Amino acid sequence: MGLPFRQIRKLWLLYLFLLFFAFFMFALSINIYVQSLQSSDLRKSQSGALRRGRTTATVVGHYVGFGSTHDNLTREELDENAFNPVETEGAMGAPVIIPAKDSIKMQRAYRIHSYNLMASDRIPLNRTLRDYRIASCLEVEYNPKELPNTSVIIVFHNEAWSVLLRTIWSVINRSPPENLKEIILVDDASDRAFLMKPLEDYIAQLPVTTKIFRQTIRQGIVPARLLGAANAKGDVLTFLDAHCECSQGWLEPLLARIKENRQTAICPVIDIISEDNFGYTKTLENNWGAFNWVLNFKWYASRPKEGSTPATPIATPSMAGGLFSIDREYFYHVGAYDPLMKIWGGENIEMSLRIWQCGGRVEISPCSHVGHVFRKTTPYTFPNGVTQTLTNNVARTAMVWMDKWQNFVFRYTEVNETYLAGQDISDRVALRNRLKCKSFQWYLENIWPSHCFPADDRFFGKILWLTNATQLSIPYERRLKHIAASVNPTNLTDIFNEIDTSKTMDLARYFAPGEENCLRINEDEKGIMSLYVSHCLFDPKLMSMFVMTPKGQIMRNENRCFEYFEPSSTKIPKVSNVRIHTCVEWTDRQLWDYRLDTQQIIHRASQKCLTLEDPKVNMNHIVAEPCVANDRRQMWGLFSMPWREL
Ligand code: LR7
Ligand code: MN
Repeated sequence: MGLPFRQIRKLWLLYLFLLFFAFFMFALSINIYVQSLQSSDLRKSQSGALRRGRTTATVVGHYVGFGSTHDNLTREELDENAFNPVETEGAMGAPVIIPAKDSIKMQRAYRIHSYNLMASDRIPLNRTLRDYRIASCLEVEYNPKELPNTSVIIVFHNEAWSVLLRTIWSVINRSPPENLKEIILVDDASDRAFLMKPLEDYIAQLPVTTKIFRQTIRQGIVPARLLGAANAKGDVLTFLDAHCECSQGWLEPLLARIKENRQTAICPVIDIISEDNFGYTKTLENNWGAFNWVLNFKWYASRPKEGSTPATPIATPSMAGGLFSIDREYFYHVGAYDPLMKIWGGENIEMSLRIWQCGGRVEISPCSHVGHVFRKTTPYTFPNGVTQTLTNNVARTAMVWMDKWQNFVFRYTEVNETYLAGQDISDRVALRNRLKCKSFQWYLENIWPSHCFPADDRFFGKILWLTNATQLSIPYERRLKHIAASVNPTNLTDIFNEIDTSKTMDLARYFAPGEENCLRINEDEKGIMSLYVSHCLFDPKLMSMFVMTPKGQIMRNENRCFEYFEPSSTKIPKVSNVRIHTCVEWTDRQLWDYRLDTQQIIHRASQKCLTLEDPKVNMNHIVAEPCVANDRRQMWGLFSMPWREL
C-alpha cells in the first residue's frame, strides 16, 4: 500500500532538483541567445568593415529608409539623458556587451537614434582608442606652430548626449591645442530637453571655446553648416557629423595638406563605430568615393599607386560629405554650399563636382583616422517627404554640374520637365561661369576615368539575345555584317561609334520589348548577382542596362563588371564561370571584346564566348564556352539606348 515515506521524500527531492535544473537551463539558454545576437551583430558589422576595406561599401552614405519610428516612445523617454558611464567600458575602442537582463530596455532605447544608446551611455566621454595609423604615417613629423588653426563645426539634429559629447571630447583630447581655434555646434531644430540649457551650461565650462548656434526651424545639413561657417574664425573649417570619434593624430595631416595646397578639401579615413555596440573598427586606407547613376554616394577601393608612399593623400572623385577640412577663404571662393539644398543628401556630390571642376582637389589622407557611427536606418523624419527632398538635391547637382549627363540621371530619378523648370539654379550657374569651371566630361575623363556612366566613347544600352525569331535580330545582324568590313575590329570605340548612331535608332521601330529577350541581372537578398536572359523591359530599368567601355569592361550601375573566372571546383553544379563582380582596373578577367561580324561577346584572355547554356532548358545559366560561329546561344546584340536627351 503506497510507497514508504523515505522513498516519497526521495522522489520529491528528485522532482525539486529537476525543476530547478530545468529553470536554470532555460535561463542560461536565453542568456546565451541574447549574447549571441549581440555578438553576431558585432561580427556582421566587423565583416562589413572588412568587406569595405577590400572592395566597396554599399551600406552607407545613402538614404536607406526610415528607422524605427518614434510612435511608441514617450516624451519622457526621448527627453531622458541616461548617460551613466562605467570607467572601463569601451576602452581602446572595445565594443560594449549589454547584459541580457537589459536587452528589452536596450532595444527600446535603440529606436531613439537607430544606434545602441544604452551601449554609448556606458562609455566614458573620453574613452581611449588605439592608434590606427600605418607605419609610414608615424614617420611624418608635424610642427603645430607651422600649421593653420581650425574651427571644428558639428551640426546635429537630436543627437544623444553621450554621443555628441564624446565627439566633442575626442576633438579636444586629440587635437594640438595651438591648432584648435574653437568648436562650433549648430543645432538644427532639436527638441530634446537635454540639448537646450543643460548643453549650453556644459559647453560653457569646456577647456576649448565652444559656441552653439540654433536654427529654430528644421532646415537640414546645408543651412546648418552655412550658419556654422559664417560664425567661424579659424583659418580652416573642419566639418564633423555629431557621432564621430577622432583618433590619435587625426588633425595634423589634414591641416598640413591644406597648408601645402589651399585648394584642397581633405577628408580623413572614416573608420567604423558599430551602431550595435560602439566598438571601433579601423578601415583600410585605400578607399575612395564616387557615386552611382542616381548620385548616391558609393565607396570604391584601389590598389596603392606606384611611386606614392602610403602616407600620400589619395585623390577621390567624391567625398562622403560629413568629415573634411577646407580652407575657410577657399570654401567661400569655391561657392560654399548650394543654400537651396535642404535637410539631407546630395550636397557632398555637389561639392565634390564643384571643387574638381573649378580647379580644386578632393582627397583622403591615409594618416587621419576618424570613426563614424554608420546607421542602417535614419532615425529622423524628412519634413517634405524623403523622395522630394532627395530628388530636389540630386536634381540641383545634376542641372548645375553634369551638362548633358543630367538627362541620364533624370531618366532614372523620374524627374519631369515641369519639376526641372521650377528649379532656380541661376546663382549656381553664375558661379560656375564666374569660376570658369570645366565640363562634366572633363571630370569623368580626368578625375574618374574608371567611371560607370555612359559616354561618347562607349556603348550604353541593352544587350539582346539574338534568336533568329525576332523582328529586330534580322535587320540588326544584317546591318552589323554590313558595317563589319569597314570598322577596325580591335578598336572598341570605333565599333561603338558605328553601333551608336541615329542609324541604330531606326532599328527601334522593330523593337517590341515583350518579344525581345535581353541579358538581365538578378540580385538576390544577399546581394549576389547573376546573369540570365528574359524579356526586355521597356522602362529604363537599372538592371538591364549596360555600359561597355573602350577598354573592354562590361559594367552596370554601381561599378559591377562581367568577370570570367574558373570555379575552383567544377563539381559544384550550376556554378557559372561568368560572374558579376566589383569592377577593378587591374585584371584581364574583366576584359571582353565584341565582334561585329559574328555578334559574339568574347572574353579576351581565354577567347571564350558568352553563351546561354541551354535556352530550351534554362534561361538562367549564362557561361563562357569555346566560340562556335553561328551558334545562336552565343549571339548578342548591343542595342544602344538614348541617354543624352531627356
Ligand atoms: O535634417 C538634418 N539636420 C542635421 O543637422 C539631418 C541631419 N543632420 C545632422 C545629423 O545630426 C548628423 O550630424 O547632419 C549630420 C549627418 O546626418 P546623418 O549622420 O544622419 O547621415 P549620414 O551619416 O548618412 O550622412 C552622410 O551623408 C549626408 C548627406 O547629406 C552628409 O553629407 C553627412 O555629413 C554624411 N556623413 C558622412 O559622410 C559620414 C560618413 C558616412 C558615409 C559614407
Ligand atoms: Mn552620420
